[in-house]
Amino acid sequence: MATISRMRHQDGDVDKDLDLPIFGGNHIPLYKSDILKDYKLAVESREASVLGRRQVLSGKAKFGIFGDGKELPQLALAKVFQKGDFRAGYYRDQTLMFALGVMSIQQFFAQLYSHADIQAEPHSAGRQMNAHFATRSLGENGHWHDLSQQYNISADLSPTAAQMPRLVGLGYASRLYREVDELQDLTQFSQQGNEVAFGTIGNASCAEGLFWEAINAIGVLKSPVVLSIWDDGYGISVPNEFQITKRNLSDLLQGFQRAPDCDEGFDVYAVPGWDYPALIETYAKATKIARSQHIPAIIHVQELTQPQGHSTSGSHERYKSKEQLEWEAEYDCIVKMREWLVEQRIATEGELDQIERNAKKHVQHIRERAWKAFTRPIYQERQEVAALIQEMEARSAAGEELKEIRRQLLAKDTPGRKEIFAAIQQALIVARTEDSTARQQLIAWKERELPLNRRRYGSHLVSETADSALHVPEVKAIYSADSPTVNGFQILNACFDAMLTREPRFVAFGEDVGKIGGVNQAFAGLQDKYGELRVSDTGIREATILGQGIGLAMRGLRPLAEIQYLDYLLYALQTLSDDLATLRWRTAGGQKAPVIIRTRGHRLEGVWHAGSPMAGIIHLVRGVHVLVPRNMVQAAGFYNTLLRAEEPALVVEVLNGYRLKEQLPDNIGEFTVPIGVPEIIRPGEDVTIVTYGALCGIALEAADLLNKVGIDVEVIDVQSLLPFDVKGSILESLKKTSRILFLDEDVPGGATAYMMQEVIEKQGGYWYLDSEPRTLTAQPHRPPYGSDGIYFSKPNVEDVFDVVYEMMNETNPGKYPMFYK
Ligand SMILES: Cc1ncc(C[n+]2csc(CCOP(=O)(O)OP(=O)(O)O)c2C)c(N)n1
Repeated sequence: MATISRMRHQDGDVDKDLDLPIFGGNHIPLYKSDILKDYKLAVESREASVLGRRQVLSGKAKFGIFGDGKELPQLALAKVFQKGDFRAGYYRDQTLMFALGVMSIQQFFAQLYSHADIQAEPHSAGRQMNAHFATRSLGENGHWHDLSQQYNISADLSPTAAQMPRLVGLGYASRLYREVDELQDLTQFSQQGNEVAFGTIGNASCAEGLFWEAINAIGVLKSPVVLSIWDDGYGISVPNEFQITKRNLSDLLQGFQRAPDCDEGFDVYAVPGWDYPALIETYAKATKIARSQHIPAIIHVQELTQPQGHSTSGSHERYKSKEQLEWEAEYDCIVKMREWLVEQRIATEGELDQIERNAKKHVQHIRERAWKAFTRPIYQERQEVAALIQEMEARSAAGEELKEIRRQLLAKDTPGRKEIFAAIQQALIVARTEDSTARQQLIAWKERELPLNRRRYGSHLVSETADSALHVPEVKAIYSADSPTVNGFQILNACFDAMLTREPRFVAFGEDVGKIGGVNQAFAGLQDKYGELRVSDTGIREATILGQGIGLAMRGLRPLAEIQYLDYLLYALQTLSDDLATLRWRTAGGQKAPVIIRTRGHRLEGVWHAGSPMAGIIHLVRGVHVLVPRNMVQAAGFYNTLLRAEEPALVVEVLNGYRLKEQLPDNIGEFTVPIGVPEIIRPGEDVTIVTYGALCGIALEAADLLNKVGIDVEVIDVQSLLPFDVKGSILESLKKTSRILFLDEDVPGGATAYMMQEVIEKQGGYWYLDSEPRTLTAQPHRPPYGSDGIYFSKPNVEDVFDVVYEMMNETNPGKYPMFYK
């Protein structure tokens, strides 16, 4: 590893007056002007951290976390980051953002203040905590930008190591773009797979399972990833001793080091974070190999510091010794760079002092601008409301109270919209019996601004543009006399075959998906036909199978990521919930990852092959469509719909449906099933049963049985839990029957409770009920092994019969007398 003294020795003396390369033996010629620019940027970034912290302590911002102490390695990283490259990282990377020019210092402060305006804060429109970075991959119309022509920062997350699963796919995409012939023309997304995916992570976050799973997957997939570990020795207050076996990550990671001239494994580097030339040399070398040969690298950047402590939540003096703090002051990377600049005679002390003074003034000035820009519209809104309250005062018996409300509203130094809305409510309460024009105007102001604010903070949970799955037109399945009847899995096989032919960006992967075509054979023969990169096996690693999908989808591909069983989706649930489901929302429409997650579940046998934890899932993945087709034709229709849209979705196939016979539509690759539209699978007059998935069959059987006792049941297959019945068609059924049963095999209070709220509360079903609305669910325990275990744990035909009969018995005991108890 290069050190400062070695670099000096290698490169000889520096010509201080001419702008000549300072050292060039390291792949990147560096000019004096570049180096001084770097120093200036490092100092500005540090000043942004210092001022940022002060904003929080003075009450202008709520929380701050900063990149102080990590400036130099990020300047080195910025030198090798090219247009088209991607980053999946975390909150310490502000210097990288400044160096790449993807975030200005004003935007940095705008985010700190939570400026909810996409123009002022394009990374998240004020939705994310400060230092959570994201560039915009999409235009306002939801279409992709030319990703090859921009620096790409995939949107940050707060949970430690949560950026790692996505990194797997971001890197792997380069392999697909380089090696799959059909993708060679897609230059908007890639230039022959020359892009590197850069990861950044803190040392302590490397104790997370996601870190190790992702590293392993990146190595197996031979993806061009360069991962930086920013090691300052702590994770908040907990030192490496309690985080990492043997304390030293690069030592520990040596098992991943590839043998010389071997393409399996990583190059693992260790470099001090205060050694500017060594950092540049390391990044240049690692990235060149990753880019050209697709060999991943881990750069363990050691001996970093955190001058201001972890965040604004507390001070590091509580847990760092005096010696540690002294060491940190001495080895602060900016201090070290300054020493080096003087030692190398690149600049004098006086010149550096001047740079520092200017940088501080500059950042202070920008901060003030950002604050003014943030507060201006809110002050304006406050003025409008204060003026309306003042008008009310004149004609109100509660004039003094209104005056006090106005006074308190105007007294706040840092008003928020929250305070404005609270003041409106208070004013309307005290003047509730009085009618005045001003009062009406205040109500009108609130009615106008409330929806604007809901959108300001809540838009883009799902697509609001032409790529929405809800905009895909329905194409009915066509059957003819020649349409064969086949096994369910063969329907899917034909569908996936057509998708692979139609869409070159479509790739499918998962455990056992490649060679044998999946445990239920829906991909049988397709690897042979389309190659190992388009239909592939993965390791047993659900979180990073999903991450692989997310990363590929963010780079313009159309992945289908298979999770072998619904019960194992829980391994991926954190990534699904935190990353995928929030992506479009947390970037205010700036990024998307249209990954299709395929899995199978509901009743089969055994605790972990028959679960149906649907409410757990749907409540955690708002932002992802959740589809629950009752058979494989419906599933195929959903896949066709999803491939025509660009939104993420989870499709839960019915586990026991692969060997059931279904008729193969003649237009298997073309027909679509609309999202959010239930289907009446049996019309009836007396009771509406609302269900989905495997229970559709049970409900139909029960309906036949109920028919024998004169009860006419309407069975509705919801098909899509998220979104739910977008046209309100279930209400139409309830208007007819006045009785409703929500049925599924989730736990009590699970997805049935969700469906009940949708229909009874949101659609207004309450007004059409003649009987108490009912739910029928599985027992609260897990499904035991064996048919009898399932029978007594999940709703069966007899249970459905009983509940529906009881509803009718209660309505008309004369016509439906109790006969079984
Ligand atoms: C899953 C999860 N657990 C806990 C936290 C709280 N937390 C935030 S940062 C942090 C320490 C991270 O340390 P490290 O990875 O070394 O990064 P650093 O902040 O030191 O750069 C912790 C525990 C979190 N954000 N996510």
